[in-house]
Amino acid sequence: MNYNYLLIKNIKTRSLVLLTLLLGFSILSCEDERETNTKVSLFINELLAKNDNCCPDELGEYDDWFELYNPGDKDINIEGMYVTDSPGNELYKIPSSSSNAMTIPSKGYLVLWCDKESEQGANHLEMKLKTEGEYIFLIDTDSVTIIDSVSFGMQEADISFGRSPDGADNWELFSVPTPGRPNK
Ligand SMILES: [Ca+2]
Ligand SMILES: [Ca+2]
Repeated sequence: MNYNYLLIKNIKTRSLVLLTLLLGFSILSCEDERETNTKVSLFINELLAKNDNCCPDELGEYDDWFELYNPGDKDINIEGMYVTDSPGNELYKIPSSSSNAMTIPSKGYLVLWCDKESEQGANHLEMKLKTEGEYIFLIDTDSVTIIDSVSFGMQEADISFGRSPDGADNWELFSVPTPGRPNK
């Protein structure tokens, strides 16, 4: 066999392998970039800061709560994200859960109880909502990126404050709160 032919063939094969690797790498790089540049889309969708008789938690306790809504096409797990009433204050890290209880399905909802009773489950936060109003921030796992925030004024008992419709900029008072269900 011709030595030159073998050499050329070898170079061609190597070039092809190199090109494939480069292409693959650049595609992976694009994927990585897209992952890091895409902000998680979740809404603080509804809240009840004074729960007298509205809706009890799993233990029958009438605690404050707020609801998250996932408008996207993918399920989102919120373990490791943070909540706070001010990014300058201490951030509360949402703990891990043994089940998939902290995963919000696509177009789904998750109620987070603000009862300072984290021993009752990962969906029970070490914070309360002030009846006279305050802020809520949901912050990504990097502890910096604000996913969503809301400010609310003085609240009345058993009347929730929420986006209408789900995920909209418009906020309304609801005499019939809908924790874990569409706002209406
Ligand atoms: Ca509770
Ligand atoms: Ca709702």
